[in-house]
Parts: sequence; structure tokens; C-alpha cells
Amino acid sequence: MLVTNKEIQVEAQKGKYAVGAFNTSNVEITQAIIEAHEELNAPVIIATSTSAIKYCGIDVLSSVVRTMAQKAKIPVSLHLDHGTDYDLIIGCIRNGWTSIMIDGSHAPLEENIALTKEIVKICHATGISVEAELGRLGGIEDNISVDERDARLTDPAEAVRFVNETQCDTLAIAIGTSHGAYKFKGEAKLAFDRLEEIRNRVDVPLVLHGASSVIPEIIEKANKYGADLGAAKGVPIEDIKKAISLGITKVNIDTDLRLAFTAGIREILSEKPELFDPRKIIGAGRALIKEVVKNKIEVLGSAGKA
Ligand code: TD3
Ligand code: ZN
Repeated sequence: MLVTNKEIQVEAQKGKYAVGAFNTSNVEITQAIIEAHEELNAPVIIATSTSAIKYCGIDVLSSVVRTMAQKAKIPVSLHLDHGTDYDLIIGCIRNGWTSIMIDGSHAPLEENIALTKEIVKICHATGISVEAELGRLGGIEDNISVDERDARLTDPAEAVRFVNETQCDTLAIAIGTSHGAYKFKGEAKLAFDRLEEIRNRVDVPLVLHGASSVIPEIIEKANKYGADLGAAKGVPIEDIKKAISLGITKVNIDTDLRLAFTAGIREILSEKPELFDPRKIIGAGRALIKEVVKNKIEVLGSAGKA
């Protein structure tokens, strides 16, 4: 069944667990995500980036996700990830998205507030929930000064003002994670003190972007079959669990699914050189994504919460 992020995350906040927001851009990734959640009876957020929508086509991606979501017994939200383009946001609203992220995090505070307010007004009039972002993602121990680091992380006082003025339903915060497979040069380091302070001062459910763990076994498998992923590094599972215990209710995962897809396909192509059926090739990627998603559900604590 189709629901909003707000509905899913308010429940998660009450139950002290988190729900995964997994990115998709095609049929097979969507199947892997939804099947894994159905099997473990967990609610799920299907995230679509601007580039994923362009890759698949807005109407096609909408049909794929909405058809599978309507057939599923679990709550499923269709969410626009990092929305920045007004026309695309309107396109998502017209094509049945149930949740929109407006990402004004790169603009100055006043601009971010004004932009978010406008999108909230439109979305709330149509029953869609809105995620906004305050602070900028990016590792906190790359060669930057303490001042610079602090400037990037979400400021708790600003978060209070931002949520009050924009009336956003959920808030993405910056506590030291970043997107992609190379998140930390040295040890992973998240600003849990910030998270705690923000959690104590705002009511809305909180979101952690850049939360892939870059699973070592998956990297090993991909590299074994010819990938060259260098010093890939993600957020340790223990840190994800700690962030959830401190109030994160939505955990964004894209990179881990991309890596699983690549590892699964590399393995089958290399093990079965006689293979040329696209279904067997892509199917191997889909199977490994499904396995990874099932592990995530256990880590996030969303199993059985549908
Ligand atoms: O918003 N996203 C997904 C899009 C980022 C491109 O990978 C995330 O916050 C997921 O981040 P991660 O850790 O999977 O790269
Ligand atoms: Zn993100």
C-alpha cells in the first residue's frame, strides 16, 4: 500500500527504529527492495533521484514503483530524493509520488527557508509529505579546519527555527556522512553530539543521508571478479545503530545497492562465461541486492513493523 514518508517515520519514531530509503532507477532494483521488505514484513521508502527519473522516465518509474507498491501488503512510500528543480517536483506530484525532498541545503539559510516553505505549501495541499535538509553533507575529518567543519554540520538552533518556519514534515541533518563509496579517509567519525542536541530540540522525524556502510564482503567480491574499488569506506553498522538509538528514523542507502548489483553481475559473468541471457545476468545483481536489503532491515530494526 502507498503511504507518505511522514506516516512511516512517525511510526518509526514511536517505535524507536528506522526505515530504509533505498534508491531505485529500474524494475529489478525495485523488485529486490520490495520483495525483501515483504518477506520481512517491513515498511519501506523507495527513493528516486533526479537522474534516476531522467534515466527511466518519470511515467515509467512511477508505474513500476506504484504498481508494485499497490500490490504489496507493506507500507511503501514513493519519494523524490534531493529535489532541487521546481518543474521536476511538480512532475512528481502529478505522477503520484507520495513524498518530496526539497534540498535547499546549498543555499544560504534564508533562501533555504523560503524555498522549503513554498514546496511545503504546494505538497501539503495535495497530501504529500516534505523532507527538507539543513547543513551540508561531507566528511568531517578531511583536511578541513574545526570552524569549517562546524559550519557544515547542522546547527541545532538553526534547526529549531528552520522547522518552525518551514513546517517541513521531516528533516535531513548533516553530522559528518557523505554520499558515495569513499566517505572517510581515516576512521569514520560522526557528530553524535549534534544529533543528540537536534533530537532534543526539534520534534520532527530526522533523516540520515549518506548512510551506506560499503560492506567489506561486497567490495571483496566485486574486486575478486575484476572491480577496482580502491579504498572504499562507509559508515560502520555500529554507527548506524547508534544514530538510530539517538533518533534517526530514515536511513538513506544507494551506494550499497549499486555495489551489490555490480558484485553480483561481475560474479556471474566471470563464473559463467557462456551466459548471455540478460535475465540471468541482471537477475544475479537483483538477487545480491535483495540479500543486502534484508541485512539492512535487520540492522535498522524495521523487520515486523509493517
Ligand atoms: O540521497 N542518497 C542517495 C543518493 C546519493 C548517491 O549515491 C543518500 O543519501 C545515500 O547515500 P549513500 O551512502 O548510499 O551514497
Ligand atoms: Zn542523500
